[in-house]
Amino acid sequence: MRLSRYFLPVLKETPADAQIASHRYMLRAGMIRQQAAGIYSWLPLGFKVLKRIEQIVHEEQQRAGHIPMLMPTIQPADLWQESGRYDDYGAEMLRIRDRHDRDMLFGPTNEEMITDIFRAHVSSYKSLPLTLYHIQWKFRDELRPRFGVMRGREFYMKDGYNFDLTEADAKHAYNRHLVSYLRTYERMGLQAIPMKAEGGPIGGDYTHEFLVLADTGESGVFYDSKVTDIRLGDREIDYDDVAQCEGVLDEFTALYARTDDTHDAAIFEERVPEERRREARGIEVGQIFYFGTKYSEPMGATVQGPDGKPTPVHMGSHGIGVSRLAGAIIEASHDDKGIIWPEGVTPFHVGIVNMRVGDEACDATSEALYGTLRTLGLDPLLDDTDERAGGKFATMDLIGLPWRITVGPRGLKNGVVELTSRRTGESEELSPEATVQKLAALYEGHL
Ligand code: 5CA
Repeated sequence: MRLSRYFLPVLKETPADAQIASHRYMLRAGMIRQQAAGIYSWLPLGFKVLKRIEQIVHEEQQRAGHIPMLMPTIQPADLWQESGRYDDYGAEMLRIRDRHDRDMLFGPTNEEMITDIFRAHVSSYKSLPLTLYHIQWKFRDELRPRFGVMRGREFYMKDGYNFDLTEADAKHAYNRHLVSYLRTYERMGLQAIPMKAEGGPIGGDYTHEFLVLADTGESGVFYDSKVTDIRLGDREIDYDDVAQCEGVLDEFTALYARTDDTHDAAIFEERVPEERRREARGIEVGQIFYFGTKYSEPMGATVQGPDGKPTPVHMGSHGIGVSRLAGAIIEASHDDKGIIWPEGVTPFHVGIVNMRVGDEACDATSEALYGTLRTLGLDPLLDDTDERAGGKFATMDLIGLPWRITVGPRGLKNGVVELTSRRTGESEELSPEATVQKLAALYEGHL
């Protein structure tokens, strides 16, 4: 993309009502625009990040064997009356009436709808195990929407639902989700710690939340500091391997890590040596639930078991806050100049700053770099505007691309351009060819 043709409405001033860094930077970098409390447009730069996050979620879900689909945002109320949640959900549910006076709602989650689809089409245990998921907009009329996309009213969520014959099979589905979530967050440059949590309106008491540690997080957390040393890394996972998935769950949940809903001071003190006890704040970027037959029983989602008898299926649901993640990643990775995108989710892979637009050598080298990088499958942003150098650098720092190539007349006299890391601020002078090679190597595995 050429910046001269792009739509990047950056703001010079810090928006007064934005209290945390991610909200400020998303507004200043022209990523989002608020349309009503907790409701945002995703401007082109923000939209690109959202899509990169979504893509990683899709890839990791499908790697785990889960099947993508799409359900609507608007749901009929009668499904929710069947499960008994229509009244329970209260004021958070946005209720709508259509022209025929039918009660509808903007879905806050999809347990009922997916259970309805399942009961209509699946009747035998031979179709199990089955995990279906979608990534769709949700609406929850939050009491206090705040912090930009972190706590929106309209937000983008991945929600997946497993259907299994037995509790043991459903536990494996739960473990599989836990592993795939760890991989998903790590690909985004995040450490998200699974913590014992509460079921809330979704239900069940077997549930973990995934928390990214951040001072601005909305959840209070208590944990053993040793838990932050564990990484999934690039170990091979066979998602059908029951023991392996359970082993990962055990490894990641053996040490004390709980949200304030489930925190127990006595157990904390008994199990965690004093020097490792941490009390902090975190951003909840996902939650997994096993709730057995809570929906399948009242809604009649049964399958014929091996013994020929109808049995209600065991279910769980598993959510990732896709739009919230855009904010969470910025909270975890920024400095006083702006955002610092991890390579996995950056909206553009590299910024090319042409220091002297109109200079023959600068224009030719910038264009050549732009073309070659694109041929290699990279997505560069070329600043071909005639703004002064200081402004160009400030914009690049604000929008946070991990790498910047500076093309200036002085360097070109010696046949070099400058490659700068946004994270460390370190620069090196390289030939344009070596620059391309280095970037291709840096992004290997991220394309
Ligand atoms: N049905 C289950 C799992 S699919 C469910 O709805 N779980 S949830 O309520 O925990 O939501 C899943 C994730 O969505 C949360 O972990 C959080 O990351 C994100 N989320 C929830 N509410 C909001 C909100 N108001 N704004 C942005 N993200 C949200």
